[in-house]
Amino acid sequence: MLTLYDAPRCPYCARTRIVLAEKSVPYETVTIDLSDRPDWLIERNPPHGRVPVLDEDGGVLPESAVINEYLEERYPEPALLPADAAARAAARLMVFRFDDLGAPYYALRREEPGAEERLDRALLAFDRILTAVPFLTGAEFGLADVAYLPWLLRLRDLMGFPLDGHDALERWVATCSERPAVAAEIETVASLVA
Ligand SMILES: N[C@@H](CCC(=O)N[C@@H](CS)C(=O)NCC(=O)O)C(=O)O
Repeated sequence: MLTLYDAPRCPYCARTRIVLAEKSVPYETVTIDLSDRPDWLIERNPPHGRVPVLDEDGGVLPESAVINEYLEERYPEPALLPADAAARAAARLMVFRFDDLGAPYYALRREEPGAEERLDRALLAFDRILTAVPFLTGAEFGLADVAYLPWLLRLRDLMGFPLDGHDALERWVATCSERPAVAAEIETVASLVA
């Protein structure tokens, strides 16, 4: 049995929630209070007790990108990476470069000067990519899209940061939002503001 140590507001956890839902994998959830992490979590994922952690019969796996690759191998259908090796590498490169969005996003959260402009430039870069291809994973939705969507949903729905003006990016968010796994995450984000 799989158990996810999870927190609704955590976008890294959202990556794994989306993949589990896409693949219809049954799992249990242990919700972690991020402001009061239990000692057992710190012991299982030292030194900070970060989430997400996937627990499979007592064996623990941290790091959302690694968890998602594991789930992709363990539950190959439906595939969330392209069949072609070069396209798979391109999708993995996109996940690897998450800081292109993560760095300005967290700078904005920390209210650093110039963060909005940095974020706008990052969104413009994603908009350009999505003008050329329908998904960050390539021709089909997959792990690279999952790697970024949780932050964009939080930017738009929690932080009130406008995505408009980035037409391809907005179209991509809208297309991805039609997927039940992403729609469920949008509901989770809405529950954080309610
Ligand atoms: N690289 C990790 C980052 C996970 C992460 O930073 N999770 C946050 C919650 S959203 C956390 O637990 N932070 C606690 C800390 O960094 O001390 C991943 O991809 O899973």
